[in-house]
Amino acid sequence: MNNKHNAFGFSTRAIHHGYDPKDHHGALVPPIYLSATFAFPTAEYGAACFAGEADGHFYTRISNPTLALLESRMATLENGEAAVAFSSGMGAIAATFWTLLRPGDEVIVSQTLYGCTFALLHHGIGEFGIKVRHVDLTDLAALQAALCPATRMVYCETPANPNLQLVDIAAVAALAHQQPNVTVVVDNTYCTPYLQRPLDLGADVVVHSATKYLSGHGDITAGIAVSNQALAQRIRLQGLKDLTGAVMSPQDASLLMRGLKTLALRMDRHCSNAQAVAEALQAHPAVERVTYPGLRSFAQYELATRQMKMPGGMIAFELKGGMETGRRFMNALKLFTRAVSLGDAESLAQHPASMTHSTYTPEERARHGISEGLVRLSVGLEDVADLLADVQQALATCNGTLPGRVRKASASNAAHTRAASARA
Ligand code: 3LM
Repeated sequence: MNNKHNAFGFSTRAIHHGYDPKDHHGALVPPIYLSATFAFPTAEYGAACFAGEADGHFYTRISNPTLALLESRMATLENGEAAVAFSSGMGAIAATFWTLLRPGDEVIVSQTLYGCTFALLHHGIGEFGIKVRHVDLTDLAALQAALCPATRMVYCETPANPNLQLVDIAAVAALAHQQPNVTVVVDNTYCTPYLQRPLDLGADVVVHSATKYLSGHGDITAGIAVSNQALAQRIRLQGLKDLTGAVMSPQDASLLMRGLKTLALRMDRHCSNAQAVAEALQAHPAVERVTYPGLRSFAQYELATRQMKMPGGMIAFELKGGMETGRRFMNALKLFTRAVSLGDAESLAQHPASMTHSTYTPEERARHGISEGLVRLSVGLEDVADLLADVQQALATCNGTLPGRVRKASASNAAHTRAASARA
């Protein structure tokens, strides 16, 4: 693989890393190798591939040139040594768990996790003799107390889906690594490596739902795990090849590489749009609470500014009147689409308690910090004035809200609001 682009900046590597058109008939865009299998020049070479003594591609579930290019790009963007591509984020997460955990082991996980990750832990690996311990990872004393000789993994999302709670990756990794044989795994889906690089902060493995910001256009499901060479090889040969078989298709790898080319541009826009929407929500009398890492009211604002380059495109908020008002708000939206998933060009709104986090029981949601009235917004790439106009008109339908009775937020937000009304 051609790695002459290693010294370049983030976007240059996202566009060029590992590829030179002159090696491919001048093709600007890397070709898609659809082939499931690869010819052996001799029987001996085939046997050497299977014995791990030759590194040629021989079957796409194990490796493929298009997947290898994508993997090398993801590895460089996360500052890792190697990456493994999967057919979904859950494929990447399940393969990482199944590779690194065995019956009798313990895994420490943060309080709030994406619904299907929670289900995988409690209805999957938790039922195969692996002990799952939820710990408030913002409390290092609690982590210290939970670590024991059986601990093999510490796993978290930061920011967490859906309540955006952060984990101090450097502090947690330093503490977890005082114990031998503990692997720290971070789900970096909400941030992408453009906003946060967990491996630089001491994590061992980064996992992604590449379905989201990395691909950015809502047209594939995909997952990635990034780590050092040795761990990636274990995840590939056990988690991917033998345990899940959840390999990414080469066509999807091509779409994902197209998405990566604009990742930095898109994230800048997601973040600035989300900041404006969060400020508008915070200023509105119908809103009870807004959680967004870019607001000074965010409980972990200092950690957010230290750990993340920018606050991201996701907002969690609650309306006065809870779930019922939240539903009314969602049903009144005209530009935001009511849909799960996140990180697409289109702005999306969903209700975690009845959708993405319905895998938790109500009691579990209460225990894990997911309130029933929480509404989640994935702020897209549309014109900010149009997004603000949509949010304002939907808020105006909520109980107890007088249209036009908007408290003043910041100067920038007031300007956005004026622009929105001018366009409405
Ligand atoms: C969602 N999330 O709307 P896939 N890790 C995180 C995630 O948010 C997700 C995954 C892993 C959502 C999907 S809910 C039915 C739709 C932080 C997915 C799993 O397997 O690629 O979906 O990734 O929050």
